[in-house]
Amino acid sequence: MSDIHQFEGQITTIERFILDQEKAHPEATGALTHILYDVAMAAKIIASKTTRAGLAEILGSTGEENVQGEVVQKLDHFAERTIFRLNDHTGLLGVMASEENDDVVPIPQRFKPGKYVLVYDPLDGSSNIDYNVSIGTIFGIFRRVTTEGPGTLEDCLQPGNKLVAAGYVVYGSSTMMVYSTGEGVHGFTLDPSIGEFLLSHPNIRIPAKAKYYSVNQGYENYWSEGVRRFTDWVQGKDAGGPGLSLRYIGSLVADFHRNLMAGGIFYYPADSKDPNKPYGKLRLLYEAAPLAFLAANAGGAASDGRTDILDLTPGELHERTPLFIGSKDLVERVEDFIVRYDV
Ligand code: AHM
Ligand code: MG
Repeated sequence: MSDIHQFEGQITTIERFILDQEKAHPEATGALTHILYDVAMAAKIIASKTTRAGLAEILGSTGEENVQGEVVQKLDHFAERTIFRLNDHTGLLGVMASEENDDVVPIPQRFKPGKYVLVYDPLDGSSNIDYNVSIGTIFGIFRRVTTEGPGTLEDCLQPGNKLVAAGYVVYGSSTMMVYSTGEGVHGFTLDPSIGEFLLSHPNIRIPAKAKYYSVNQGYENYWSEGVRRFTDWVQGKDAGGPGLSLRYIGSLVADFHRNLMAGGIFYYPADSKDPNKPYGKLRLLYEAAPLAFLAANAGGAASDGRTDILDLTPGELHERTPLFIGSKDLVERVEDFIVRYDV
């Protein structure tokens, strides 16, 4: 008689996995575990709306502009409120910061402030919502630096090398949450029929051999000499270049996720097309740094062209940075081109 269990893998929920990781640290208070639970719960609630975005009256914009001067989509607003409402009252966070808020997001005075800081982009790539293209949530968790009272701006303005955990959720053909606490990068796929994230991609490592480069090549004319030459090289126009395929969704989380799984580099360089955004488009604190933390923990790297993203301390909450992220050798190579050709 054959053993019917022989070919079956274990089923592990995200809750079980986070708890098991915590058990390896007897000194842990459980606070970080609970914040990760709450983010996973927020992701489930947001996913329940993103999968229905074309159906409900939720589609379309609120007409308001956020602090970046972009029109706020209704779903952005919903995602922002969901993450806030799950985390404001837990006693675990001292302060939060989000793409959707000009200033730090304080913990309401009636709740006890905690010792962690949550930074997030509630719904990145929201201009894609109307076209049924994947969107995502990005988050990072720091320990606060101030020791009492409500958390402050200083608690938020920390470099990525101080992150204790980071992750993203991609709302695509399935919903996946990928996170790291510095001990591997792990991916969970939401089974909508049972409402649980199940471990589907343990110990993600960026493959040694890259497949894709990802950039908005429509802006090529605005790039520096170094970035243009790197792009020629990566396309294989230069002898010795790898000749990679181009894939660009225009949704950071989805682009990063694909390259994390397949190997490659995503970049959004500084460009000269908008004098108000001389440092590219993406935000250091809640977009670039959390993804850089994941890249580093998966054997990859991230750079602003000269410096490791994880070593950059934001001067303000919404500071932008050029971003080159993915396979380590490609990130190092683009740095070489920039140092060589850009003054
Ligand atoms: P958002 O935070 O306003 O959604 O904008 C960020 C998005 C990223 O997801 C994506 O990488 C980038 O904008 C695409 O920009 P572009 O359309 O200029 O290529
Ligand atoms: Mg964003």
